[in-house]
Amino acid sequence: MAFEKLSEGLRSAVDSLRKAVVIDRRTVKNYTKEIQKTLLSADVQIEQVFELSKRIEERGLLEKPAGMLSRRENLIRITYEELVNLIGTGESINIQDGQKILLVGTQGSGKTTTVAKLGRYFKKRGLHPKLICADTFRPAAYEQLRYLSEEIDLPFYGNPGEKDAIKIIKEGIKEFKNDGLILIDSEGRHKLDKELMGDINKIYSEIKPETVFLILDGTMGQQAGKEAEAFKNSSRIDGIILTKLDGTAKGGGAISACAKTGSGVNFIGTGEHIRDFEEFNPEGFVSRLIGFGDIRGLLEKAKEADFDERTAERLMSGKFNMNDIYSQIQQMKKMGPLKQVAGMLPFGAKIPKDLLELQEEKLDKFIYIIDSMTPGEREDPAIIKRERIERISSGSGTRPEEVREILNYHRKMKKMMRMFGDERKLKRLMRRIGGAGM
Ligand SMILES: Nc1nc2c(ncn2[C@@H]2O[C@H](COP(=O)(O)OP(=O)(O)O)[C@@H](O)[C@H]2O)c(=O)[nH]1
Ligand SMILES: [Mg+2]
Repeated sequence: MAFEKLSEGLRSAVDSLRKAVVIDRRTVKNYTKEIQKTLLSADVQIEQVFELSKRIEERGLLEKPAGMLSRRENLIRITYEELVNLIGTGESINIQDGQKILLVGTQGSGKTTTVAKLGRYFKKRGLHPKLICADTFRPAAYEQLRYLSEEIDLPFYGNPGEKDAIKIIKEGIKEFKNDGLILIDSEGRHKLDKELMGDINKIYSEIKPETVFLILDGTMGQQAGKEAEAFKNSSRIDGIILTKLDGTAKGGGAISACAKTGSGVNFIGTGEHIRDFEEFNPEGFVSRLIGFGDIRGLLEKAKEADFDERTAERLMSGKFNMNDIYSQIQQMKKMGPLKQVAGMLPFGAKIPKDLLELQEEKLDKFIYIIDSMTPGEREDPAIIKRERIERISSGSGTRPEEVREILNYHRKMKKMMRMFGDERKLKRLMRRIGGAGM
């Protein structure tokens, strides 16, 4: 398994955060220290590590937690965001039949294997990949790709007698009638040098591939970034594919160093077999490292509307009126069904059942009803008696029962708040809103 160490380290840091009694400056410092240690041992560049931990620290201490998150949850969310930021810059590349993809890289980086992996990947997605071997440098290259193409049942073209790579590619394109998605395996020299670059650039200008992928051996760790930089300086690169991430603890370094060059990683190879290959998605990758369930829950919660503190204050002071209900409804509409919301509030269990059943449609009606009230009625709903109910109902196009319903709702909310009795207890609960989850 790739990234086991990195994942373990990050999870253990997050765990220590959960166990901490308070989230103060020291806890945050210790937490970022652990993150640093983990990233450094994954070979992430030291400047990148310090930059990231500084940002986590600053944001963790200064930022107001998003949505209904507690400070510690927010810290984990920030970590997630910063990690995604660290490893992701690649734009998604639009690949279709009728295009040509050229794979470049030094010998042994995994080009030939990756041509086959990409072929399988795009075949599974309904495209029609066709493989061309244009490595005239390595004698066994032709056989290797021919063999792999048979394994995944894809058309293959090569010409072991021909020494001119460009000629072979042109022959292949002709043979395939310029149809389907043409994947071109290019030559690889032992090291990155002028000659290799010259050849690649010749292929590039003659063949005009829509996409050029640079294949890099992930076991290089952060060194992969240097190689990516060197390639980029002498040839066009549209994306990076990192290979052999199964056999290294330095994968994190390789990915983040590539991201730093501005060409993000698009795919990763995680084993010798053709199926050991996946599209690289920074969000998915980081949530897998930290634990999917955790992150998804946090992100959802962060999106949820902030609990209106002013409303809470007013609830406590007993001044709760229709204006508060109005803003409450606006929030509920943002948050989804009240039933779901209730589970997230510390006093959720105490919300009367009929309030939980409020539907979206109802909420809209309530809004119309409140819009039809006079400012005085909104301030003090108790003055709304029969005639006013009639007027409001016809003004808002609703039934009088529905007007009564919202008046009842208001009374119940007020009463519910009184159930807490002790104001200090309620205040404490309110302060902990969002902090109850962990
Ligand atoms: N473990 C592992 N080995 C890989 C991966 N990709 C390629 N290889 C191996 O790396 C070696 C070189 O690969 P090859 O495709 O021939 O590289 P090329 O010289 O760039 O064409 C082969 O032994 C492959 O099986 C990978 O993702 N994981
Ligand atoms: Mg090869």
